[in-house]
Amino acid sequence: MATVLSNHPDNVTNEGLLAWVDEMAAHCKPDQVHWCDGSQEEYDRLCDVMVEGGTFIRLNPEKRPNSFLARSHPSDVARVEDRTYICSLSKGDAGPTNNWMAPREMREILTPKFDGCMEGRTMYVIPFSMGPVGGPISHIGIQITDSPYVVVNMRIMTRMGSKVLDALGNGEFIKCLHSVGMPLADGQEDVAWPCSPDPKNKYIVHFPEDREIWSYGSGYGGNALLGKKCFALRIASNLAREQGWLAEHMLITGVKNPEGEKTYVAAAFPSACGKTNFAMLIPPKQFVDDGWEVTCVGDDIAWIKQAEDGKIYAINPEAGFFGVAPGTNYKTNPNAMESIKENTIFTNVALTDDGDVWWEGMDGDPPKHAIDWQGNDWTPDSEDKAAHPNSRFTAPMDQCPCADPEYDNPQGVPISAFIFGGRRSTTVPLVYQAFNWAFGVYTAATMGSEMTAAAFGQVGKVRRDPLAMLPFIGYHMGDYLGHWLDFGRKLSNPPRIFNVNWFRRDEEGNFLWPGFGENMRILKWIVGRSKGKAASVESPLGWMPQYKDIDWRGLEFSEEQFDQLMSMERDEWLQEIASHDELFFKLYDRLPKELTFIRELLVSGLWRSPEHWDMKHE
Ligand code: TSX
Ligand code: MN
Repeated sequence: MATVLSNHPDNVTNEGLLAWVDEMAAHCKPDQVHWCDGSQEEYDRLCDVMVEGGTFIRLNPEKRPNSFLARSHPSDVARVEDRTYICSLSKGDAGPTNNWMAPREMREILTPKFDGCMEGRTMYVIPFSMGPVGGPISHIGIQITDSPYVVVNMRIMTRMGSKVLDALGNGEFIKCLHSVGMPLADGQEDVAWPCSPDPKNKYIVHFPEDREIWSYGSGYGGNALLGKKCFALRIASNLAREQGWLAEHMLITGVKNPEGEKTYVAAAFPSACGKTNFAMLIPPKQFVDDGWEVTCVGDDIAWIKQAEDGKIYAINPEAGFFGVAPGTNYKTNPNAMESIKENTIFTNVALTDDGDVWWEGMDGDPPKHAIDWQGNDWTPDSEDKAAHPNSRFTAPMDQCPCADPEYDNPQGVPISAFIFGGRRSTTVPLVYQAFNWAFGVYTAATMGSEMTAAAFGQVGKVRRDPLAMLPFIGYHMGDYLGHWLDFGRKLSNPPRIFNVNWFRRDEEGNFLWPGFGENMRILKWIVGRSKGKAASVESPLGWMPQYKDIDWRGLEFSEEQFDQLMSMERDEWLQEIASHDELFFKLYDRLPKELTFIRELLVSGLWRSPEHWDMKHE
């Protein structure tokens, strides 16, 4: 084995870890190995190195202290779902919604690719904890990577460094191997954003039985920060199923009423529904004046476990936000804007002439001139966008003004309600509560969103995205829905399940609901229902608030408007339910029977109700 320069700390005793790092160093052949300690000095030094190498641009310290801009290669701007694989032993276990390859076959493809892939580079060893270090719901991973960009992002997004090695001791960890796939042989010069530009030469691979992640060829976001989607969702969903807990694509938010009583809810929305905005919602003035408070535990992922007291508790396994920049402004999300004032990494946004950042949908007028995400001159007359639509900010959670005091609590926060939703311009009412857990799982399983960008198919068509987990379940989706049914069945007082739709429109295409902070009015009803306090009426779909059950102070919103938002047309709903079959037939061999029968119950309920159902039907 070739000896490579390594700073490996003396206190590492974990034989499995030492052997794996040695083996990977011998195989990937980096110039040196750097074990990350997670210190500020290390972070600052890596940022400086990236500024020198052209990967980072230091932003104006007066405007955006300690912050940087990175521009990715134009081929490396998003997760690559068609290059993402679940390599379980059996193809059936990956299911029809995942790409699959036999583990041995995949290892035969990837092993030669990793051979020498880090030549001319440093191999970083990143010990990280998903969740507070040492916590009962937390898990440890070790990421090996040749990307310093990944190291600094991981330091924001996870708990990272020496303290994690101490907590690991001789315990188990998830092996996360990553390379940008661009070795620098014979002193070849580096580029600002190394990656494998050929889309067919990118691989995001999960071995659920071996609990390993191998990622090759991309340096971007969810492809490269392996703690996030790869570990915290795809691998963790496998752990969760085996061990009886939940790893979900959910925000967690706390709601405090004027009496000081705190209720936590977890919510899942597909992309482009404003998940981060909802996680950091600012209630309307009247609510704030009364003493209502909304606080953020997390904006993307929740790990949820039953505790000794029988209740279920959730942690946010992450320590930062990796949020979409475009559309973020002081109107849509003031708390996010405050969170990214300093110590933030921006990727693929525009650079202004005064050394700050800009993106489409930021407050105020567009700059007269900027440098776009590809490094070209940009003016408001340019045809191209200044910021890439998937451009991001990476910011530490503790910079969020509404961070929940318990966000770092290793025990997690008790969850009283689950909220699901999608972007639907017709058919789906503003809010309803499922009759019970199984009906709630049906609602969650069949949730969908109208596509807003051509990236996922035909614009306007509903894409089914069960629990917003379509690209993130690390096994068969039918088994996953079964696991959800099982999880609720063993709880004596399961969280209540709600469905919301902020995006219903009238015939002219106007949004019927003001959304954003006004969603607090619906959240208040949801929290009230979960605590057995708010009133409701039975509809064919579930329990619904009447006009009088919603707190309307400070908003002019008529009963007629509300009725329009809450109404249901039988024909529309029969069509809707019929379209659920597309998903159900896909999962047929492993679809839990309950869901088929609930579908029938919903259809019979609709037939026994008026053709046009609204709050005045009684
Ligand atoms: O994030 C959104 N939320 C949730 C906020 C807590 N968005 C933005 C979605 C894109 C990512 C919304 N857009 C919401 C919403 O509740 N609702 C809408 C639709 C909408 C847009 C604009 C207006 C009203 C509704 N009104 C005016 O712009 C004046
Ligand atoms: Mn997400």
